[in-house]
Amino acid sequence: MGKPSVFVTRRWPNAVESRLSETYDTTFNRQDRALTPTELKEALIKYDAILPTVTDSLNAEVLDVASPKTRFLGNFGVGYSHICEESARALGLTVTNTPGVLSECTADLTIMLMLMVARRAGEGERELRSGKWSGWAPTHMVGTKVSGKRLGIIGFGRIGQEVARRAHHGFGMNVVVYNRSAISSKALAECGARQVDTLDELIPQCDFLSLHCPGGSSNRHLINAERLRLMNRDAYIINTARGEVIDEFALAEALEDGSIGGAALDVFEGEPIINASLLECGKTVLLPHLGSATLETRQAMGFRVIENLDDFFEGREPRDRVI
Ligand code: 8YV
Repeated sequence: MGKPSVFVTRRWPNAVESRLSETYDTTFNRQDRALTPTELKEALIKYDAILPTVTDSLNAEVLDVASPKTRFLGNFGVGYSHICEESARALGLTVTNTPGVLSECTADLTIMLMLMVARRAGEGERELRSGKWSGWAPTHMVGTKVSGKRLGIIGFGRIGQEVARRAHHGFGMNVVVYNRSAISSKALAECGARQVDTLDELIPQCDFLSLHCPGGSSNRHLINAERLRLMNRDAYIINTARGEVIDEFALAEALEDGSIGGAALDVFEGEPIINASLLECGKTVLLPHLGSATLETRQAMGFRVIENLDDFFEGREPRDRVI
């Protein structure tokens, strides 16, 4: 039997591409752009395995293929809400993700965003670069203190826990958590956190609210106009999870009418297209989905995809199977 044919939808770090090519008959998309639905459909007919990323919307329409050759989708990333679970199951596809390896870097970036928005780092840098800074003054660009404040975390999986640990041990923050399922008391104790039962109980008591739950239809607009109204007027929201978790129009309104202090966002509902009000607003810090964007982590993600691919084609249960 020849080598399984594997299609990689985006460019990967060199070391991982080389390792992949040693074992598999690999084809890489070299176009530096996301694939179209038609191209994704073609790939499903042509290759034994596809290794997609968050930019490949493998929705019900794309997965509506009569007899795909593809049996395995190895997602490069932990979030897989861009893959329609029902359709993938109907086609008998095995789907894996890359948990764990990106938790630290995503948590680091979350803390960075929290500091940036509270300490007005983006605004300050823009002012300085535009030549408008007229010098130090006691009331110039004063922000909000982070140390010792209360951080609310929505979703206490691996990334949420890494954020809680950093916030508690590094900044003496008081961490409160909302998670759909029960959390072990050990995990909570490790970061001095306590759990509350409802979002509506969590939100009003936070100075900072950070999102770490999955995206997809079940969490779409979990943070809507009503929940934004529960936030304190000087509280900040941070999103390194998925764009669709926040209703961006409601968020833009809440920022505009001063019902919240600011927002720091790494993910967007229609990325890479960004809501114009969020772009114009001085109280936002906006990053282009950089959560896992370090060489170390992107390599680790790639190697983790390959481990899952090896498991599958060598007849083992893939270690990170999600579907
Ligand atoms: C990835 C992410 O870079 O892993 C995730 O869920 O959000 C990012 O860190 C992206 O998903 C790549 O597919």
